[in-house]
Amino acid sequence: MNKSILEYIQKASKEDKKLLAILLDPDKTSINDLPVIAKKIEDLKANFIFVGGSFVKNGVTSIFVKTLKRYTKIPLVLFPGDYSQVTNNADALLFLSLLSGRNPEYLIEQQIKSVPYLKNSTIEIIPTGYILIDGGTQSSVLKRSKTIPISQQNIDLAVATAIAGMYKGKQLIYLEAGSGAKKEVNSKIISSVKQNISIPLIVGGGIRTKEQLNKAYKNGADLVVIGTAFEEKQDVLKMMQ
Ligand code: 1GP
Repeated sequence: MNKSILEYIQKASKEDKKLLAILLDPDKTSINDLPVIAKKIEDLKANFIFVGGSFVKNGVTSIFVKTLKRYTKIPLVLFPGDYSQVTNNADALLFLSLLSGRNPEYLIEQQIKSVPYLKNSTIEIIPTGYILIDGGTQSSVLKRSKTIPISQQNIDLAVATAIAGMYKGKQLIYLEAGSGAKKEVNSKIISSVKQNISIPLIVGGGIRTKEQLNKAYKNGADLVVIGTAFEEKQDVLKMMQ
Protein backbone atom coordinates (compact mmCIF):
# COMPACT_ATOMS: atom_id res chain seq x y z
CA MET A 1 0.00 0.00 0.00
CA ASN A 2 1.88 3.09 -1.22
CA LYS A 3 -0.77 5.67 -0.58
CA SER A 4 -1.73 6.72 2.89
CA ILE A 5 -4.28 4.63 4.69
CA LEU A 6 -6.80 7.46 4.67
CA GLU A 7 -6.38 7.92 0.92
CA TYR A 8 -6.85 4.20 0.44
CA ILE A 9 -10.14 4.29 2.38
CA GLN A 10 -11.32 7.42 0.56
CA LYS A 11 -10.60 5.84 -2.83
CA ALA A 12 -12.35 2.60 -1.89
CA SER A 13 -15.35 4.58 -0.66
CA LYS A 14 -15.58 6.50 -3.94
CA GLU A 15 -15.33 3.28 -5.96
CA ASP A 16 -17.79 1.49 -3.67
CA LYS A 17 -15.21 -1.17 -2.82
CA LYS A 18 -16.08 -2.51 0.63
CA LEU A 19 -13.35 -2.88 3.23
CA LEU A 20 -12.91 -5.13 6.26
CA ALA A 21 -10.89 -4.64 9.43
CA ILE A 22 -10.31 -7.29 12.09
CA LEU A 23 -10.03 -5.84 15.58
CA LEU A 24 -7.49 -7.36 17.98
CA ASP A 25 -7.61 -6.33 21.62
CA PRO A 26 -4.13 -6.79 23.17
CA ASP A 27 -5.85 -7.36 26.51
CA LYS A 28 -7.65 -10.43 25.19
CA THR A 29 -5.09 -11.77 22.69
CA SER A 30 -1.93 -13.60 23.72
CA ILE A 31 1.23 -12.44 21.96
CA ASN A 32 2.19 -16.12 21.59
CA ASP A 33 -0.85 -16.68 19.38
CA LEU A 34 0.00 -13.85 16.98
CA PRO A 35 1.69 -15.98 14.26
CA VAL A 36 -1.45 -18.14 13.93
CA ILE A 37 -3.81 -15.16 14.23
CA ALA A 38 -1.89 -13.16 11.61
CA LYS A 39 -2.09 -16.09 9.19
CA LYS A 40 -5.86 -16.34 9.73
CA ILE A 41 -6.33 -12.63 9.07
CA GLU A 42 -4.17 -12.88 5.93
CA ASP A 43 -6.39 -15.75 4.73
CA LEU A 44 -9.44 -13.51 5.21
CA LYS A 45 -7.78 -10.89 3.02
CA ALA A 46 -8.77 -8.27 5.56
CA ASN A 47 -7.70 -4.78 4.52
CA PHE A 48 -6.61 -3.68 7.98
CA ILE A 49 -5.93 -4.94 11.46
CA PHE A 50 -7.22 -2.57 14.11
CA VAL A 51 -5.44 -2.82 17.45
CA GLY A 52 -6.95 -1.45 20.63
CA GLY A 53 -9.14 -2.02 23.63
CA SER A 54 -10.75 -0.21 26.49
CA PHE A 55 -8.60 -1.70 29.24
CA VAL A 56 -5.14 -2.45 27.84
CA LYS A 57 -2.24 -2.14 30.29
CA ASN A 58 0.44 0.47 29.70
CA GLY A 59 3.21 -0.61 27.31
CA VAL A 60 1.45 -3.75 26.07
CA THR A 61 0.23 -2.30 22.75
CA SER A 62 3.69 -1.30 21.62
CA ILE A 63 5.10 -4.83 22.04
CA PHE A 64 1.93 -6.33 20.60
CA VAL A 65 2.12 -4.22 17.43
CA LYS A 66 5.85 -4.76 17.01
CA THR A 67 5.39 -8.52 17.25
CA LEU A 68 2.36 -8.59 14.95
CA LYS A 69 4.31 -6.61 12.32
CA ARG A 70 6.74 -9.54 12.06
CA TYR A 71 3.98 -11.83 10.87
CA THR A 72 1.90 -9.71 8.51
CA LYS A 73 2.09 -6.99 5.90
CA ILE A 74 -1.54 -5.97 6.50
CA PRO A 75 -1.54 -2.35 7.71
CA LEU A 76 -1.94 -2.00 11.47
CA VAL A 77 -4.21 0.79 12.61
CA LEU A 78 -4.37 1.85 16.25
CA PHE A 79 -7.86 2.14 17.66
CA PRO A 80 -6.87 3.18 21.18
CA GLY A 81 -8.98 3.16 24.31
CA ASP A 82 -6.62 5.72 25.83
CA TYR A 83 -3.47 7.68 25.08
CA SER A 84 -1.12 5.09 26.62
CA GLN A 85 -1.91 2.78 23.69
CA VAL A 86 -0.38 5.16 21.18
CA THR A 87 2.78 3.70 19.64
CA ASN A 88 4.90 4.64 16.66
CA ASN A 89 5.16 0.98 15.64
CA ALA A 90 1.77 0.96 13.89
CA ASP A 91 1.00 2.37 10.43
CA ALA A 92 -1.82 4.70 11.37
CA LEU A 93 -3.79 5.97 14.32
CA LEU A 94 -7.49 6.67 14.47
CA PHE A 95 -7.32 9.95 16.38
CA LEU A 96 -10.70 9.49 18.02
CA SER A 97 -13.05 12.09 19.46
CA LEU A 98 -16.02 10.56 21.23
CA LEU A 99 -18.60 12.90 19.71
CA SER A 100 -21.68 11.14 21.09
CA GLY A 101 -20.43 11.67 24.66
CA ARG A 102 -20.18 14.74 26.82
CA ASN A 103 -17.14 13.66 28.77
CA PRO A 104 -14.30 16.16 28.17
CA GLU A 105 -11.79 13.41 28.92
CA TYR A 106 -12.64 11.71 25.61
CA LEU A 107 -13.39 14.87 23.66
CA ILE A 108 -10.04 16.60 24.25
CA GLU A 109 -8.13 15.53 27.39
CA GLN A 110 -6.92 12.16 26.09
CA GLN A 111 -5.97 13.79 22.80
CA ILE A 112 -3.78 16.34 24.59
CA LYS A 113 -2.18 13.60 26.69
CA SER A 114 -1.25 11.72 23.49
CA VAL A 115 0.76 14.61 22.05
CA PRO A 116 4.12 13.73 23.67
CA TYR A 117 3.82 10.27 22.06
CA LEU A 118 2.96 11.73 18.66
CA LYS A 119 5.06 14.86 18.32
CA ASN A 120 8.12 13.16 16.85
CA SER A 121 6.28 10.22 15.42
CA THR A 122 5.87 9.36 11.73
CA ILE A 123 2.59 7.53 12.23
CA GLU A 124 -0.31 8.62 10.01
CA ILE A 125 -2.87 10.40 12.17
CA ILE A 126 -6.47 10.17 10.99
CA PRO A 127 -8.99 12.50 12.69
CA THR A 128 -12.01 10.31 13.39
CA GLY A 129 -15.43 11.15 14.80
CA TYR A 130 -16.44 8.27 17.07
CA ILE A 131 -20.17 7.90 17.70
CA LEU A 132 -21.61 5.36 20.12
CA ILE A 133 -25.01 3.90 19.34
CA ASP A 134 -26.85 1.86 21.97
CA GLY A 135 -25.97 -1.77 21.31
CA GLY A 136 -28.11 -3.15 24.14
CA THR A 137 -25.19 -3.94 26.46
CA GLN A 138 -23.03 -2.01 28.89
CA SER A 139 -20.03 -2.33 26.56
CA SER A 140 -16.49 -1.69 27.77
CA VAL A 141 -16.31 1.57 25.82
CA LEU A 142 -19.38 2.83 27.70
CA LYS A 143 -17.93 1.74 31.03
CA ARG A 144 -14.60 3.31 30.23
CA SER A 145 -15.93 6.58 28.80
CA LYS A 146 -18.81 6.97 31.27
CA THR A 147 -20.98 8.36 28.48
CA ILE A 148 -24.50 7.73 27.24
CA PRO A 149 -24.84 6.26 23.73
CA ILE A 150 -27.28 7.58 21.14
CA SER A 151 -30.49 5.55 21.02
CA GLN A 152 -31.03 3.33 17.96
CA GLN A 153 -34.26 5.28 17.41
CA ASN A 154 -32.67 8.73 17.46
CA ILE A 155 -31.68 8.88 13.80
CA ASP A 156 -31.70 12.69 13.74
CA LEU A 157 -29.22 12.96 16.59
CA ALA A 158 -26.91 10.36 15.06
CA VAL A 159 -26.99 12.18 11.72
CA ALA A 160 -26.47 15.63 13.24
CA THR A 161 -23.58 14.31 15.33
CA ALA A 162 -21.92 12.82 12.24
CA ILE A 163 -22.41 16.02 10.22
CA ALA A 164 -21.02 18.12 13.08
CA GLY A 165 -18.00 15.80 13.15
CA MET A 166 -17.47 16.33 9.43
CA TYR A 167 -17.76 20.12 9.84
CA LYS A 168 -15.19 19.90 12.64
CA GLY A 169 -12.78 18.38 10.12
CA LYS A 170 -12.98 14.69 10.93
CA GLN A 171 -11.88 12.55 7.98
CA LEU A 172 -13.78 9.43 9.01
CA ILE A 173 -16.96 8.75 10.97
CA TYR A 174 -17.11 5.55 13.06
CA LEU A 175 -20.55 4.32 14.15
CA GLU A 176 -19.98 1.98 17.08
CA ALA A 177 -22.50 -0.28 18.82
CA GLY A 178 -19.79 -1.46 21.24
CA SER A 179 -17.76 -4.65 21.19
CA GLY A 180 -20.02 -7.67 21.66
CA ALA A 181 -23.16 -5.58 21.16
CA LYS A 182 -26.46 -7.47 21.25
CA LYS A 183 -27.81 -5.18 18.57
CA GLU A 184 -25.62 -3.86 15.76
CA VAL A 185 -26.06 -0.28 14.47
CA ASN A 186 -29.41 -0.37 12.65
CA SER A 187 -29.77 0.03 8.88
CA LYS A 188 -31.64 3.30 9.11
CA ILE A 189 -28.87 5.00 11.11
CA ILE A 190 -26.17 3.69 8.75
CA SER A 191 -28.00 4.76 5.59
CA SER A 192 -29.10 8.15 6.98
CA VAL A 193 -25.60 9.00 8.20
CA LYS A 194 -24.07 7.84 4.94
CA GLN A 195 -26.44 9.99 2.87
CA ASN A 196 -25.54 13.05 4.90
CA ILE A 197 -21.74 12.90 4.97
CA SER A 198 -19.14 13.05 2.23
CA ILE A 199 -16.41 11.27 4.21
CA PRO A 200 -16.01 7.48 4.57
CA LEU A 201 -18.08 5.62 7.14
CA ILE A 202 -16.83 2.88 9.48
CA VAL A 203 -19.36 0.63 11.24
CA GLY A 204 -18.66 -1.86 14.03
CA GLY A 205 -20.02 -3.63 17.06
CA GLY A 206 -22.08 -6.82 17.23
CA ILE A 207 -21.61 -7.93 13.62
CA ARG A 208 -21.44 -11.73 13.71
CA THR A 209 -23.28 -13.02 10.63
CA LYS A 210 -23.04 -12.76 6.88
CA GLU A 211 -26.46 -11.08 6.81
CA GLN A 212 -25.40 -8.39 9.29
CA LEU A 213 -22.16 -7.78 7.40
CA ASN A 214 -23.88 -7.46 4.03
CA LYS A 215 -26.62 -5.28 5.50
CA ALA A 216 -24.03 -2.86 6.89
CA TYR A 217 -22.27 -2.69 3.51
CA LYS A 218 -25.54 -2.35 1.59
CA ASN A 219 -26.67 0.53 3.78
CA GLY A 220 -23.47 2.46 3.28
CA ALA A 221 -20.69 1.23 5.55
CA ASP A 222 -17.41 1.63 3.68
CA LEU A 223 -15.43 -0.29 6.27
CA VAL A 224 -16.78 -2.85 8.72
CA VAL A 225 -14.89 -3.80 11.88
CA ILE A 226 -15.22 -7.32 13.31
CA GLY A 227 -13.73 -8.21 16.67
CA THR A 228 -15.81 -10.57 18.80
CA ALA A 229 -16.83 -12.95 15.99
CA PHE A 230 -13.15 -13.40 15.10
CA GLU A 231 -12.15 -13.81 18.75
CA GLU A 232 -14.85 -16.44 19.23
CA LYS A 233 -13.34 -18.32 16.29
CA GLN A 234 -16.46 -18.01 14.20
CA ASP A 235 -15.95 -18.58 10.50
CA VAL A 236 -15.51 -14.99 9.41
CA LEU A 237 -14.50 -16.19 5.92
CA LYS A 238 -17.96 -17.69 5.51
CA MET A 239 -19.46 -14.38 6.59
CA MET A 240 -17.69 -12.73 3.68
CA GLN A 241 -18.66 -15.20 0.92
C1 1GP B 1 -15.65 -2.70 18.63
O1 1GP B 1 -16.53 -2.13 16.54
C2 1GP B 1 -15.71 -3.01 17.17
O2 1GP B 1 -14.99 -1.54 18.85
C3 1GP B 1 -16.01 -4.46 16.93
O3 1GP B 1 -17.11 -4.95 17.68
O4 1GP B 1 -16.26 -6.96 18.85
O5 1GP B 1 -18.70 -6.68 18.45
O6 1GP B 1 -17.16 -7.19 16.56
P1 1GP B 1 -17.31 -6.54 17.89
